Amino acid sequence: MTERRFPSWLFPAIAGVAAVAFGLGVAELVAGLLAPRASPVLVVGSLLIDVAPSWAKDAAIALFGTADKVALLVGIGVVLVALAAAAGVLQSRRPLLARLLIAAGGIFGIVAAVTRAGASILDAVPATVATVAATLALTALLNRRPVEPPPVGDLSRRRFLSWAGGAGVIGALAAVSGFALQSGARVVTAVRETFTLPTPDVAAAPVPAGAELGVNGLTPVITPNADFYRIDTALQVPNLDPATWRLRIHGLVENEIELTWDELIALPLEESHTTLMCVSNPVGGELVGTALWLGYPIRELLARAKPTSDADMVLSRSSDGFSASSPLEALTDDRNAILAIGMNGEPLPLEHGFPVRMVVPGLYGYVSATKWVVELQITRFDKARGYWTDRGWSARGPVKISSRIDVPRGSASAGEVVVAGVAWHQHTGIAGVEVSIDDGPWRDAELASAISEDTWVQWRYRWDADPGSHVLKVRATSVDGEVQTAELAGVAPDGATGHHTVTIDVVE
Ligand SMILES: Nc1nc2c(c(=O)[nH]1)N[C@H]1C(S)=C(S)[C@@H](COP(=O)(O)O)O[C@H]1N2
Ligand SMILES: [Mo]
Repeated sequence: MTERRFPSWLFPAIAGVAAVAFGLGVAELVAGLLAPRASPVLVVGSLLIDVAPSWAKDAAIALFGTADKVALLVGIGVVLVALAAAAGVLQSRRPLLARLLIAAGGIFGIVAAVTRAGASILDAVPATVATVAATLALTALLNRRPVEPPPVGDLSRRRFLSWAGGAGVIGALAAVSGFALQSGARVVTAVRETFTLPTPDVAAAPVPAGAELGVNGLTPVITPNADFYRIDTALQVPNLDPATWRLRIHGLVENEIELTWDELIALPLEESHTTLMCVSNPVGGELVGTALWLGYPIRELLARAKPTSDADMVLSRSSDGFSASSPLEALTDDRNAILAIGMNGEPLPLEHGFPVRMVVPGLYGYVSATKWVVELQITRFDKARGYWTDRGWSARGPVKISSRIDVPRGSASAGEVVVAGVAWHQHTGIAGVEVSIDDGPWRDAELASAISEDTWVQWRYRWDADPGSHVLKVRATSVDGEVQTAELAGVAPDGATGHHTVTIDVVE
């Protein structure tokens, strides 16, 4: 005797739906933990909105009104359930096709995540996790498929259904926690998008007309935010709501200060161009960029706090536990050391420190450029250490004079070749750049107009190139007469030195 027979597609279809629910749920949790703006369901929804023709959008709004987004999500849900059931049935008959179907869904999700504005490679992780988890769960569930039709008294159906139900419940719980974790990031993103930067009290001097030499392939003088290098220890970008942001200034001071966001943005803000650079930038490297920053001079806040005479360091701390040890002097002298809220005319991007970070001309980022800054502790170098100092890097990190060749790269045609690049020595300024060909004498390059001593400057050299392989080197001289050393040093503990050297194949 046997029990009633169910259609052969039923259990595989249930397995498909449960496996996809499991995979997507886990992926939403991973998104919440790692990449809060890469929820697979939401990025696919956003992509569909972006690619939908306008008649479809109009029709959706006419049909669903303000519930159009809910309707879209319900629609995505229905399609997902259908595809998941299809994948389950396929897996039981043509496993390769089922894998392809799930992989295609996964690739769609990955593309949707990484083509979003401001996306990073980490945003590919949730959809990848969804694909792998759904594939594994489907195989595991189908291995537990009941015998059909089962002999009387056989429990394999019940066992299968509890496995499938369990996978679905785990998926749902993971999705709920994932969405909760993502919502913090969504709130802060929305706050940032609706915030308009205050008008500066002191505008930056305009970029001089001659700052940009107009050479193809040469680094632009101002680095767009999307191209600005990003370095930090934050696996998850902190979500700081300006409404609850506070900066506490304390330690060796006469007056402790607590500053709110509203107080900060009401202060007279100043614009300045500053080149920011990472100590981990190798000779010729790309971990350097220049932006127009908007912020408030830290020296003004310190003047109110009144550091005591024994203080010589400011340990700035971020909300996520990073800290930087800046010499007190660099924050109290006349340079543009600021608490920045704006970058190239926009509120700071989240990954560059929203809502507030420090920018200090002349110091490497690891000892000065604290993002998501919430605390300035006035202290002493013999009493406290910054995050990277504890890991073997130098306690003080003044930038070293540097220069880089951007063009040509690899090869060039014989005749006049424009060699060009950038050079920088923030807060000192560049007085000259020289180029040497095949270890020949140093020859002066032409310098573009610098924005200020706090920024890099473009340079250009016209080279009459003969066919063959040639070695080009560059070195800079600073305004105070320092000539960039040829001595090679690695990035640790306080910044690389040496001349950037490139080999060019000149062809007829
Ligand atoms: N909170 C926080 N701020 C930080 C860091 C960090 O790890 N955490 N890294 C610093 C380092 S080493 C550099 S080089 C700069 C880089 O700033 P950017 O990512 O905006 O280019 O940020 C600095 N500020
Ligand atoms: Mo850095």
